[in-house]
Amino acid sequence: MVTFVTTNPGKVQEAREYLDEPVEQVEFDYVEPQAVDLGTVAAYGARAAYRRLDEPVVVDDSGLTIDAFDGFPGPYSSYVQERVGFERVADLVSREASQSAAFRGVLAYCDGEPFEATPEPVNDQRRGQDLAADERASATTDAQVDEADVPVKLFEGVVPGKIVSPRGDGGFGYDPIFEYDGTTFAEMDTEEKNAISHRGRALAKFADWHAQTNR
Ligand code: ITT
Ligand code: NA
Repeated sequence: MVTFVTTNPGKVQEAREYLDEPVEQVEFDYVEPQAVDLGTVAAYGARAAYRRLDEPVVVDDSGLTIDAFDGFPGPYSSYVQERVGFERVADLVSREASQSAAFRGVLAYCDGEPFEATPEPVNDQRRGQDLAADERASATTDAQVDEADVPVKLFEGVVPGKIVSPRGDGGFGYDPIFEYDGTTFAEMDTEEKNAISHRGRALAKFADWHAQTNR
């Protein structure tokens, strides 16, 4: 069983679709540290949730980075989605020279115990060729984070794409305006999105590790 601590049911649906074991959602809205990087925010959340629940937890911190805006909204993705909305984001990006963007996400696992230093599992079948470089870059940041008292294990995923006018009604958040290989994430079903997405990639790494370590 995996306890996924999040207020976002879309994240849970994707984890349920991907993982073989049951996924329980616990809504615990801890105060996120502002800015910094996804791994730091996710690790902070996992520690806070572990302390609160006293059981193994998974937390996801993710966001959309738009190249023309130097990575914005990034850590502000949820806030911008709420206040501005994906339609207006798409409209702004359409006026820029580049429509390139990426989704990035980190899953953080914490069960209060330290981690063995093991090589990161590599998931070759799920890797699109154009994603290999991104994945290699992200693999180096998948690491035990133990600068604080409670160790946290991180699993990162990245998917490059393009911002387009909204299409499709599946998924959540920015899915209608994020196109990968001609199809928006909102035009895909959960399984199709998981096979490509930042979260699917992070879930793949987590599932491999979870199966190997039995934790
Ligand atoms: P929790 O923190 O409670 O898990 P949240 O939705 O606030 O839920 P984040 O702080 O990680 O999650 O914010 C991530 C935002 O980035 C999310 O609200 C979406 O707007 C966007 N996002 C992340 N992953 C996405 C995806 O797969 N599809 C579309 N938008 C996504
Ligand atoms: Na959040």
